[in-house]
Amino acid sequence: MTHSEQGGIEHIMAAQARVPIPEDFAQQANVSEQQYREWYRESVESPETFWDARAKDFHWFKPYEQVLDWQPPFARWFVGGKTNLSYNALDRHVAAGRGGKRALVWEGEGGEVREYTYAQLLEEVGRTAATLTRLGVKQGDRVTIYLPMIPEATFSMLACARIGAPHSVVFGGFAAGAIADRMAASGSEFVITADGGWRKGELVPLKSVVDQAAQLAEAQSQPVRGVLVVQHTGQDVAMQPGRDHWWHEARTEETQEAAAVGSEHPLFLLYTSGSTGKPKGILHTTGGYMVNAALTTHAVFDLKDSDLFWCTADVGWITGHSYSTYGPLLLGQSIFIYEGAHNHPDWGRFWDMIERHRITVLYTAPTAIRSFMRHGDETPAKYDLSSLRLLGSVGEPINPQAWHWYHRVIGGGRCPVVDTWWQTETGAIMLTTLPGVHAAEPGTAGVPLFGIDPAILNRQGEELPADEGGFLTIRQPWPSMLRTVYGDDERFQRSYYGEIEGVYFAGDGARRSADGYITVLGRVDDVLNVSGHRLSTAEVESALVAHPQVAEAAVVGKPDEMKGESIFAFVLPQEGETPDAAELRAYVSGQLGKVARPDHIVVAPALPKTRSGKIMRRFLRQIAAGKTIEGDTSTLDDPGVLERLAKTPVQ
Ligand code: 6R9
Repeated sequence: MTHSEQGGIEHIMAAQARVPIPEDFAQQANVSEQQYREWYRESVESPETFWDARAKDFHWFKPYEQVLDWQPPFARWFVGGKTNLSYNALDRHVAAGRGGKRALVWEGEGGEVREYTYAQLLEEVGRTAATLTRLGVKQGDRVTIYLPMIPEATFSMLACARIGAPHSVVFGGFAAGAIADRMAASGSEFVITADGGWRKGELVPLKSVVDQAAQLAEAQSQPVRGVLVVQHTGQDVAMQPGRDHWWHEARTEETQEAAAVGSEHPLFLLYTSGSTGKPKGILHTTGGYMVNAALTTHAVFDLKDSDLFWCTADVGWITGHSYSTYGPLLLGQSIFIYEGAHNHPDWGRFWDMIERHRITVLYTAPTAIRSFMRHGDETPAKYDLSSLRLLGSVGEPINPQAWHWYHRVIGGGRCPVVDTWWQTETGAIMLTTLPGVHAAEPGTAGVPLFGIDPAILNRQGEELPADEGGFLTIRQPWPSMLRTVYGDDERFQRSYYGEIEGVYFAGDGARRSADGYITVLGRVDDVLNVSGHRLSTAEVESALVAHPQVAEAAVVGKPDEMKGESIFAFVLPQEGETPDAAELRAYVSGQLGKVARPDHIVVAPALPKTRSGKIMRRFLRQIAAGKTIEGDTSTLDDPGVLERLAKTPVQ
């Protein structure tokens, strides 16, 4: 065979690096190779026919008249249809005689276990919906959820969906200021929270944080009418009469039916970091999100009645929406959720739960995998992980070393590993390998899922040849795509459809191999990915600049073996001040939450700026990474700054 027949030596090498799918897995997979091929072709050639067929699996109170109405960049899916996501995730299964099937298994950090069948979950959600209604929540009202990973989080999300009151879940690690900003931005008057949560054996305050947030929200003219409080830890909290209600006291006996809402009725808002300014309220609506959350769960996680699926993501993130909650429940399958730290009481906690609950499919983040890997093979080896049959990764690129460790040590070499690329904005998985179809290439997400039409483009919008890095874009609309940035169509258009003419621009760089595998190279904008959490450099900078001793700040990511990226802050003090690094960390923590705390701080004599005053983060990234400065420094106002900066101690 000649060199060219083989498609080039790199291609052979890449193909060899791929890990074939296990034959026995392929035999039983929900999606076969032939089905992927046929469905994929149909989904991009005649999307309306394809999605119409998928939507037929669900209950519609009123059938839709049109599958897609695409007025770029605004899409409406299943137009004219009425449905309800909570109905489709609960009532539909119970009505089909599957009420006795296990829906949810929860374990608390202290070891307490609670289980709910579909019939029980329906009852809980129906009662929660009635309770919220009694407190004054109406269709269309935004409800803020600030809860730990407890069953009430699941009940609350589904209850909001049942009423048609879009939820806005705020991750429990965010501080009061972040909650208040999100409440004000979304005009949310109601909050569901708990007295507190558990983390590494310690009590985490939640209700007291909500109290502060409510004050801050009111200072931004955002009234707070009702706070529903789950009694979870039993810690002392202050209750404000008239506003605050204990969940167990307010809970009604009666249940509430699912409201028939329009297919484009807002299902939830989820605030995420963009490259500038305040977090964006990503808006997802009902019908399209429902259909694609379910389809991707079915295809990627291969769920069957015998499975117990554990997606370790907190409901504060999109993964916790689509795969810890909605996707698997829409399929009528069983989910496992856990409240607590992954290393409490020790590094065996995950494996112990997998053994005890016989979890079959595990979906987690590279940052967690790397931290387990660092603690050695001996810990997982002590547990029986033979129930596992499929593993998934999400949140950031997974380095091949961690991929192989996950595959070998956790998956016993027998489980396929899927590396799923997607975003808060995309609502559902976009790129992956399917476990019964595609060989996996460690470090490379894989191929597009149904209806996803990716292209690797340059700035001018020209498609790049194979293996060349460029901007990851999506050409056609897909059902679970964000509909807008809440209250700001202009920002939606500018951020996602303004960068490159006519296509959705994800903010990531990527390259595609000759045979179609896409490797995501990471963000090309000022968005940091710290342990799989999205943060914008601008957000951390504004928090630092708010400190009275700080005049200016520039934040960059520093490659980090464990976290993917760590936060590196260059801080220019106010004249005559010497800010203390520990205090600055605590200050940012207090403003934004622990996730945003800078790992490294340099109190800088000056910042490298162009003559027009723009901070050159490119050079700061090199300094942070401990590299020698490369590139043209002549545009700098004072090139000597770089040398002085490199010599300044890192705190
Ligand atoms: C689902 C989720 C989105 C950003 C995304 C990208 C990074 C996520 C990835 C990945 C490489 C993967 N990302 N999964 N990068 N390979 N498998 O994480 O949503 O929090 O919005 O983050 O995360 O940079 O743009 P979100």
